[in-house]
Amino acid sequence: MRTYVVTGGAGFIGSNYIHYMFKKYGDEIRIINVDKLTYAGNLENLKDVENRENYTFVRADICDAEAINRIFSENDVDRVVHFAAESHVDRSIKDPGVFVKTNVLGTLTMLNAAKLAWENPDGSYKEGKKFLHVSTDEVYGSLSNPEDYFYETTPYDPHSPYSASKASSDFMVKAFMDTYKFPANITNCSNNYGPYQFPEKLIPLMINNALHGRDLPIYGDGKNIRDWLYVEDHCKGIDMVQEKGRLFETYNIGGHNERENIQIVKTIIQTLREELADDDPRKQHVTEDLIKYVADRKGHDRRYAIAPDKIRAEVGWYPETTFEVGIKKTIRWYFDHQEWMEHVTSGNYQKYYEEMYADK
Ligand code: NAD
Ligand code: TDX
Repeated sequence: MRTYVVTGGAGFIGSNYIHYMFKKYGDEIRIINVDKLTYAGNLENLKDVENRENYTFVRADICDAEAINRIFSENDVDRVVHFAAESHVDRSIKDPGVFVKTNVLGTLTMLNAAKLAWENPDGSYKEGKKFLHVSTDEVYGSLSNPEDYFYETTPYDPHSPYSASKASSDFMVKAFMDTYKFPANITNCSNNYGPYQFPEKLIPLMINNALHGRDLPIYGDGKNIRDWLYVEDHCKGIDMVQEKGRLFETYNIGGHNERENIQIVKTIIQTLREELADDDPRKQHVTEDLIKYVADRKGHDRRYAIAPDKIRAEVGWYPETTFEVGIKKTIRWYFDHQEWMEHVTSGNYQKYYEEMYADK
């Protein structure tokens, strides 16, 4: 039975990945979810797997070398899938320090621990061990020419403290591959959306605000472009890269699904209106009147767009969920899980929201 260490498994993509993997492999695999449970980590995301015998949760900080080494010495770990990170650009602009700590130093701690556990005395590695580092398209910077795309060969040009920290972590993984022949892959993915996303990110924030009749804050002119990928497609891509990709390679994962932010917000309003029953009082306020243009994000990247040619050619992955289908599924999920939204938007998050948007 193959054993996975999944870091950041209580977050948005990590929890979707754990669901995906149990759905795909059932009892053939074992997953150890290592998560510090920051504001973004929520064990409610994993309620339906928590009693499985082949699932274990370990609360640990990826910067804590002793705790991480212990996990490797107590378990024969075959795969690491490393999601844990500080992930929100706006937070990184307010407080870059924790991004460097978790994203750079935490990644180094994971690499050191896996290397220590997997390396043979002659410098080779135990059979079949693999590390996958989950990264972002934001490391490539911003595209200005509409015909350009991010390829694996595009030079790194990060702008925000978040993307700079992810770029540094990618370089550290690359250094381990180049220097120690450490068995790893890097994936750089575009913007994900779907169930369990923390409502500080554009899509769940807009769904939640619209349902409550609150303003929908659009940064700048609303014409920044992101390349949206349904989260389950990303999870499938990660698994396919780890099983079918060439070791030491980077694979870009994205959907050719570019949309301006304002288009996304208008689609959300329109879809919500279709979903709400005519006698639902919320239908009165879920309108485009809620849209409010606010001060732009500092250093706001204009356009991201992935060319997923390499992963398609080498691994056979392609995005299966169109935005039209994915956004409907996503909105329906938030509709059906309003208690989940209430839990994550209470307490600390509320305080954060007020601080973040007070000056906008
Ligand atoms: P998220 O913020 O929803 O979840 C992050 C998880 O990591 C949380 O469960 C949190 O508790 C945990 N964590 C944070 N610091 C930790 C620490 N020091 N030790 C242990 N656990 C810690 O993030 P996400 O959106 O699920 O992103 C997951 C990964 O995917 C990140 O590496 C991110 O850079 C990358 N990524 C995200 C997107 C996206 O659109 N969300 C796109 C491309 C790549
Ligand atoms: O209130 C808002 N208003 C707004 O106009 C928010 C929260 C965002 N935006 C804009 C900023 C971006 O152009 O929407 C776009 C998407 O913003 P986010 O959801 O914050 O995502 P982004 O900054 O693109 O980064 C995301 O995708 C890449 C994830 O948060 C990263 O972790 C991932 O690496």
